[in-house]
Amino acid sequence: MEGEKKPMRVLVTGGRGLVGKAIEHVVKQEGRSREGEEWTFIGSKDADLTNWAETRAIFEKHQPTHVIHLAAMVGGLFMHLRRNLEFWRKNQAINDNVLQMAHEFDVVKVVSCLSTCIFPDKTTYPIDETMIHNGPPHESNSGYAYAKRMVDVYNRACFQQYGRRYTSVIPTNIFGPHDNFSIEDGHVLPALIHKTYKAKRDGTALEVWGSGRGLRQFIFSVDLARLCVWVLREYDEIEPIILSVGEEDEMSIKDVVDAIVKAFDFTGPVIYDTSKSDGQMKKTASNGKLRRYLPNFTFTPFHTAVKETCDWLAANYDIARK
Ligand code: NAP
Ligand code: GFB
Repeated sequence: MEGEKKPMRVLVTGGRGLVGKAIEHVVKQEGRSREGEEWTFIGSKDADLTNWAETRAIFEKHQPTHVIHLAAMVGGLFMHLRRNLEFWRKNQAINDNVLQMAHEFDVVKVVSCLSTCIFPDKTTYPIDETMIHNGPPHESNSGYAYAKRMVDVYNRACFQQYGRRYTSVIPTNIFGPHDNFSIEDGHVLPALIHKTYKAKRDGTALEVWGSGRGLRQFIFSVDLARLCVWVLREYDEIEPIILSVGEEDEMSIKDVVDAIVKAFDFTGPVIYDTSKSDGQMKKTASNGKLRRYLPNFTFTPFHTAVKETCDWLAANYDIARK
């Protein structure tokens, strides 16, 4: 086997969600899988990863050499405000089970997913990878944020004690086909796409929650997928890496509304319900570290990605998560 390429068996947890489907598209449709690689995409029907025995069984079955760990209880601001404790309990259970099982099954590399919403709320800008633990996260999603931060704690301790080189990526707000378009539980972009689709269909007003002054950076799921495959193959640090468009691409929620209205050619009234929370007003993240590795990576233009996502929902309305 000397010099021969060892087979790579990649297990993608959360493989049937927004990011998992994008990675499957990139690996299968864009031919980014390589000779001797096996990719397996699992969802909660294959194993409830909050359950230790089911987690062990799925590792026993697939014997992965690499893991992209996406599985999580995920949702937008308003779902967090309602179910903060559940976000902590479920995600810390999933993360500990998957990471511990990876170590016990001698997985060479795990790439886990954190989020830019886990950074300290009181901070200087732009935020970078060194700042994760420098203070409490925004209270709107503290349960989720602490569960995600523990992944970084696990990775560093597992390197220290066993020499494992497990790492994590820190995406900003993600959107794209196969998103969760739930109006109550979804993130802002898919929720507003769903609302605009219905407002146009029913001739009603589009209701935006909050003032629209919140600032966000958005990454198209397919762009993130390409970056996740690169991280799996080429990125060798234990320290996390932010995967986001640049600070200069930060936009207001109102800008997002305007882009969706344009994509659907919606001409009805747009109402801002300022009785609803804005959540974090900003969480501007630097993609300087990513740019040092990949100075020429090109992100899909925002309006193009929004249009593609709106068209996907319109064409798949019956089967979409909503
Ligand atoms: P998603 O579409 O909700 O996918 C999450 C996946 O996790 C789902 O496919 C779900 O499986 C699976 N899952 C949930 N609970 C599970 C359990 N107990 N056992 C096994 N699988 C379980 O979310 P996503 O947006 O793709 O998120 C992927 C990763 O990116 C997550 O770690 C998330 O925290 C992170 N992230 C997301 C965003 C964003 O804006 N979306 C931003 C930053 C970071 P089923 O569908 O089969 O039930
Ligand atoms: O994506 P989102 O729900 O969560 O965005 P975060 C919330 C922002 O969008 C707030 C505004 O400023 C809301 O006032 N907004 C306007 C809406 N209309 C709507 C709407 O119809 N639905 C929603 N959901 N928001 C998330 C974290 O924070 O960041 C997640 O909660 C995840 O865990 C994600 O990490 C990346 O961007 O505030």
